[in-house]
Amino acid sequence: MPTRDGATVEAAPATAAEVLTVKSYKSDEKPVWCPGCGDFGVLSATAKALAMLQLPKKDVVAVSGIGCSSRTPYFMSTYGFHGVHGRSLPIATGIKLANPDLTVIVFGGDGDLMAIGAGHFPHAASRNVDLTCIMMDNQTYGLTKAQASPTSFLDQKTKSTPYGVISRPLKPVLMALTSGATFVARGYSAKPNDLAEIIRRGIEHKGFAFIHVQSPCAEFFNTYDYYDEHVTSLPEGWNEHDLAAAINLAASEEKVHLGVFYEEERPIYEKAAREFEPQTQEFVLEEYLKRFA
Ligand SMILES: Cc1ncc(C[n+]2csc(CCOP(=O)(O)OP(=O)(O)O)c2C)c(N)n1
Ligand code: SF4
Repeated sequence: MPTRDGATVEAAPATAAEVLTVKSYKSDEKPVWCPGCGDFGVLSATAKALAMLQLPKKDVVAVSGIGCSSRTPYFMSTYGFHGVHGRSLPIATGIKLANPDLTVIVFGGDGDLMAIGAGHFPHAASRNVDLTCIMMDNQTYGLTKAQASPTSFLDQKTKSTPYGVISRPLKPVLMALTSGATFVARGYSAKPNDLAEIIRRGIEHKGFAFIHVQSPCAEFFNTYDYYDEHVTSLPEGWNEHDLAAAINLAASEEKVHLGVFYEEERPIYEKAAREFEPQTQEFVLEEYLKRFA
């Protein structure tokens, strides 16, 4: 290797493959979240899951919509796409279809995925696009300073419901199960090691993996005491392949169960779509436009 003064020096021997640590997957950008925000736990758990899998950073894309939780891609050193409110799933689907080799992880809040983005949710699940969708549920719109969200509790007093919420909260785990998601789980941001294991499994799963995370908003709706008291494990001997049992539990649970509710193998969308490739014809715009002449 020539140096600036023209002398030649021996090239350094190639080093062993870099071992990626939890820190490797976090960017130098300091999270702007409030102290105590549950989203810190989700970021750490995700970085831990990626470190367990040793996925090259260039092969991972974090996609989000808008919200405090949707800022997550900034704090990761992988590729990222901070989209528009409610549109993370269509963006992620496009990325995955264009390059199925990428690991695509979607981050969003209960507002982003269950309100403005709710129309996309069942379709991403039923298509079984190979995405990992992590919903950080704090039962409020944190970024816009605490309006009610689709998962807010009955009677919850918020800026937009000063007398209390009067609609029943949506059940994201139940929605994912009945929409056809092939991996459905729940974690808690205050249990980041368990959450990391769930995220690792979600990433490894081939198909649409939905991970519902209770991730409290320390600033506007602090539910740590509530969840510390209400979270519990899935029943002993839980069968992760029994859809009816998973639906029954998700519909009726009084406690907040953590773990993998359900997993099944089903053909994935991006693979099935590529099977049409031999039948596709070259698209010539000028020829196509002649139809309308
Ligand atoms: C089209 C559009 N409508 C509304 C907004 C305002 N807005 C920004 S974030 C947000 C909700 C965020 O709540 P959530 O997704 O639960 O995320 P959190 O901030 O709680 O993490 C809303 C309504 C917007 N940015 N764009
Ligand atoms: S407002 Fe709530 S959700 Fe947003 S960063 Fe602060 S604690 Fe987290």
